[in-house]
Amino acid sequence: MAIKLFNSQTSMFCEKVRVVFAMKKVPYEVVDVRADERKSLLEYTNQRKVPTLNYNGECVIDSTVISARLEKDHPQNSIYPEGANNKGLCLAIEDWSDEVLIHANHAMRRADNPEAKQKAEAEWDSHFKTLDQMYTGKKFIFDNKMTIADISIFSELHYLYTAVKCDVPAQYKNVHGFLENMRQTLKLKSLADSFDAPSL
Ligand SMILES: N[C@@H](CCC(=O)N[C@@H](CS)C(=O)NCC(=O)O)C(=O)O
Repeated sequence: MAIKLFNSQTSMFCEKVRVVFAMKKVPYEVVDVRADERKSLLEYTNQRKVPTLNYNGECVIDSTVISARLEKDHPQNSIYPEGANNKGLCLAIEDWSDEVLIHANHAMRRADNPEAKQKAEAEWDSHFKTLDQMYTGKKFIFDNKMTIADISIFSELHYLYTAVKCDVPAQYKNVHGFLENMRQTLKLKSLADSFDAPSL
């Protein structure tokens, strides 16, 4: 049985999962949902969201669930930090990134008048402050180990400065430092590149 990832190259949640696959060095096939306007995804799952996985015949939906499932079956190169306390914190930050930063991205993307733009910028500004504090004096949230919390945050920031076309302000030096650490760890030539490598 093969593993098939229903993927959209520009989706931040798909990028998150592609990084996990690469960390685990698990081979998979890609089904580009944009090629048939999600027809094959709808036929398979009766819903439209990506990432969706056909995992050796089992349907697994949602980047957090997919990542946890890959970790369970392929524990090498763990996506979580050591220890139960840190794992709980890591999962909470993953969820914050997936649910809160995505909201800020959508708000910025949909802002079609100066007032909405100002509000969206203020929302991101408050998150940049939080992130800049999180990454003070640290390579990753759990020191030198890149975890799913960093991967989720990176995917949202990547979407912000590529698809939404909104740069991270220069004053957030720790956020810029984190992005550079991610670029090096993911072996990206440029921070504009979409992560696509089969292994890390
Ligand atoms: N919580 C989900 C979010 C997935 C999601 O929102 N995917 C978007 C692409 S970034 C999507 O497929 N949207 C299409 C739709 O809702 O019709 C996850 O972590 O996988």
